[in-house]
Amino acid sequence: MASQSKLSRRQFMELAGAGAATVAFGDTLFSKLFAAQLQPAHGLSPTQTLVTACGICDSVCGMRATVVDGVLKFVEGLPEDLHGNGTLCGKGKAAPGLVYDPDRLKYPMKRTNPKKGWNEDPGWVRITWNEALDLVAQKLLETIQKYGADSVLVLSRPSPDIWMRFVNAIGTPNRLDHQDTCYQVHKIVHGKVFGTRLWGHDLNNSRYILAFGWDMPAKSKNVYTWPVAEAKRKGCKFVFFSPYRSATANLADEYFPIRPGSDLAVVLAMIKVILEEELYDRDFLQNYTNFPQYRQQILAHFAPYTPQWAQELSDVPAADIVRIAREFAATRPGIAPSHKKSLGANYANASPLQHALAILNILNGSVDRPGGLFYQRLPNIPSVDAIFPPPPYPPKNGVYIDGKDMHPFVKESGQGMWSTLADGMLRKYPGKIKFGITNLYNHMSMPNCKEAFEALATIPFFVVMEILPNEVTLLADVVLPLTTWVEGSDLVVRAYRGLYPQVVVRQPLGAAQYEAKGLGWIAIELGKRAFPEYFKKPDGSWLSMGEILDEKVKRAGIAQSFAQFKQMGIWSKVQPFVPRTEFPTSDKKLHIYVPEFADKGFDPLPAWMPKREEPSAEYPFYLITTIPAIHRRNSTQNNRFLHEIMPTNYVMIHPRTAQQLRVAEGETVKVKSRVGEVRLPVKISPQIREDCVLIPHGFGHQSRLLTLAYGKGARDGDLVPAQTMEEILARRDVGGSGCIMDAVVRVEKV
Ligand SMILES: Nc1nc2c(c(=O)[nH]1)N[C@H]1C(S)=C(S)[C@@H](COP(=O)(O)OP(=O)(O)OC[C@H]3O[C@@H](n4cnc5c(=O)[nH]c(N)nc54)[C@H](O)[C@@H]3O)O[C@H]1N2
Ligand SMILES: Nc1nc2c(c(=O)[nH]1)N[C@H]1C(S)=C(S)[C@@H](COP(=O)(O)OP(=O)(O)OC[C@H]3O[C@@H](n4cnc5c(=O)[nH]c(N)nc54)[C@H](O)[C@@H]3O)O[C@H]1N2
Ligand code: SF4
Ligand SMILES: [Mo]
Repeated sequence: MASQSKLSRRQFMELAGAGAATVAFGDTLFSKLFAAQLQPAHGLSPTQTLVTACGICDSVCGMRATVVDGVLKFVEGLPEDLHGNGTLCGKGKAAPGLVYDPDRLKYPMKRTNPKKGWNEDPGWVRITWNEALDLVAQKLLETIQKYGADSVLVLSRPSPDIWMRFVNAIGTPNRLDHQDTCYQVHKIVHGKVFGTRLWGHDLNNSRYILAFGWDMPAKSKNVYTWPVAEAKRKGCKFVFFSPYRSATANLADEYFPIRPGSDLAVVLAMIKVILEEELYDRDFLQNYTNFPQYRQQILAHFAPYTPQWAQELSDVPAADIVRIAREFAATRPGIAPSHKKSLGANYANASPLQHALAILNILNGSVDRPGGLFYQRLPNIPSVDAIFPPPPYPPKNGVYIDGKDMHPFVKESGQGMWSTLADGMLRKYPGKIKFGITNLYNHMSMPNCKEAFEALATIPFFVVMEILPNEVTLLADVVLPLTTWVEGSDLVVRAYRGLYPQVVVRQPLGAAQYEAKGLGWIAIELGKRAFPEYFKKPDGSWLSMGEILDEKVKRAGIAQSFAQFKQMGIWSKVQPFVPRTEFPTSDKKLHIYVPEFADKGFDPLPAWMPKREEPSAEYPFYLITTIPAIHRRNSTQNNRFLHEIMPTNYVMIHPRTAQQLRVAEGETVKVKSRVGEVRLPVKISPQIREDCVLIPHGFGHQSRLLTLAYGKGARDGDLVPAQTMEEILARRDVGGSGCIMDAVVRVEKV
């Protein structure tokens, strides 16, 4: 990206000014704060090259950064890195656009306007960190004492581990994260089939890649994209199924525009073919799986799923289903990749689909074999609780606001549900939540975003830890400005391609902007005030992030200190890949048949289940959504570089659909579902099936404080219904899929 190196201080100043001018909340202190001049970053010598790990997406590619006079100028890939393989995608390269975003939250602030809503000026006033931390700790303790720990809602990822110590010390059962909209199904289904979620993909040694909606190259996800290219160079065949002909389809040898939500039928039919024709890896099944034990049940279970039946549901010709099943089984090693939401959270039938895909990989005999799925060889980095053991945590009792206690496997997974949260907060237990704290989450990731926002607006005291003033920040009673990954320190493990243990350092590429602080620091400072016994060492001194990082690198055998690791940049323990002969399940075998599912009343083998919503006269189109290559979810739309490349979204329809609806390219239309409506310009393209409409995710920001992103495009999530735990249990959904794409819509001329 050529323009980033030209980002001068003068331009930053202009941007800061322009940003302030367009803030629509009048001449409040709030707007003045946002007009504040950027502070020059400081503290580093003239030109430095520093190693760090990208923090935009979970590929966390290793990067080398050029910093001049304390200002980040340029980033490039780190050659030794197993993930990025020396490359960065556009989002990683746009790092300066995040760290120097003039709209960033700059100081702790507290609300003065009790009314909450998109268009309400929160009336924030600047306070000191001490005031903010004292206030938050005092309100938290008051809430626990008066209403019980279950009145506290924590919306947060489970990291860093020192932050989880703070959350565990609260004792609330209501820590939720986004995982039912992403990888909870993987965690639960893979957990029982493979013994853990299996995210290692040795794609570059595969000879056959059979991908259902696995759209990673079109996401420009480096860790997956270059191995596909390399495999193809070596003659690997790549078959891709998706209702939208994305960039991934361009890499494929064969592409099938499958009907949304029907992949399960095709995979079940392929399994039937492979089983009945005995095309599977006989030795592998015999030695490493529970196939011998459950052979009869397994064969009987798949028998009804004929390719002809699957063709009718999916529009994939039966002859191709049979041919591809035979080819896949005959070409080893083969892989049927799957990454998180890619059909792991989109539809009501995500759980049986993930189970069926796991079986397809097992039948090929390529689990933990070169060219297949593999168990990541991870470094042994101790947790903060292992290094500095805490006193016992309080039990997590009381009301589960998302209803996860009703679902045995969701409860066991320790995650939580976005898709049932609003039901709990607005209908089942209104008024229960008295204190909320969130970090780096936005209602735009939740289904039925409008309702999700309404639910969050009911929290009487809401603390928002954020980098950018997104929509959820507008609800904040206290704002705590967070540092970006560009300004943070950490040990970043190569997980997706962990063929051997490898860790890249994350270190500040310049001083933290303004008064932003890291989540680890905030956890300790809040901990000192609210739960001091958990944040003291045996000698009575306080825990510190510096000491925690030092101990981690030392005990993992990486370096003598974190400072030394910063000099090293990357640490690898190269070792040969020794295929496993035992697996981390209860009996050390891979579980095609999952007895624990049967024990709890769920299907032990993947059975056909339709998606939640099918087209009707009222809503004749499938809604499908896609994540653009050049954006991260809903967090990068305000990055000036990425905004320049893709400032807004659209609704894509097929040319014949456009003709039928009598709409022209660029014309604004209404897209309606049973829960919401959006307006977007039409993009006409044969890349999409005639019965589908496609909306790229991440746009439709309503926070006026995001100068570039505000008002651009519309939210796909406004069209997607949320759900209840009763609905999830009624369909016997073992993984509790968030159904984040499961909607049907109609399109109307405006
Ligand atoms: N650039 C970028 N990359 C990312 C991310 C990001 O934010 N930005 N986020 C990362 C994260 S957290 C995740 S979970 C992944 C998600 O990655 P994906 O799940 O791949 O994301 P989507 O683009 O939402 O969905 C992929 C494609 O599935 C297709 N699809 C929809 N319905 C069906 C169906 O029924 N069958 C089939 N076969 N295909 C269907 C759609 O055409 C869509 O293009 O991406 C990761 N990579
Ligand atoms: N409608 C719809 N909903 C979805 C999806 C979808 O495709 N469509 N995808 C689902 C999936 S797979 C996932 S993983 C979730 C993701 O859901 P989220 O994690 O909520 O989404 P993000 O956009 O990654 O991050 C949310 C907020 O983090 C803040 N942020 C800004 N910069 C950064 C940064 O550099 N790092 C971090 N960590 N945060 C930053 C931003 O203010 C942003 O609003 O969404 C899910 N929800
Ligand atoms: S794929 Fe791109 S955004 Fe993701 S970690 Fe790598 S460089 Fe960063
Ligand atoms: Mo995700």
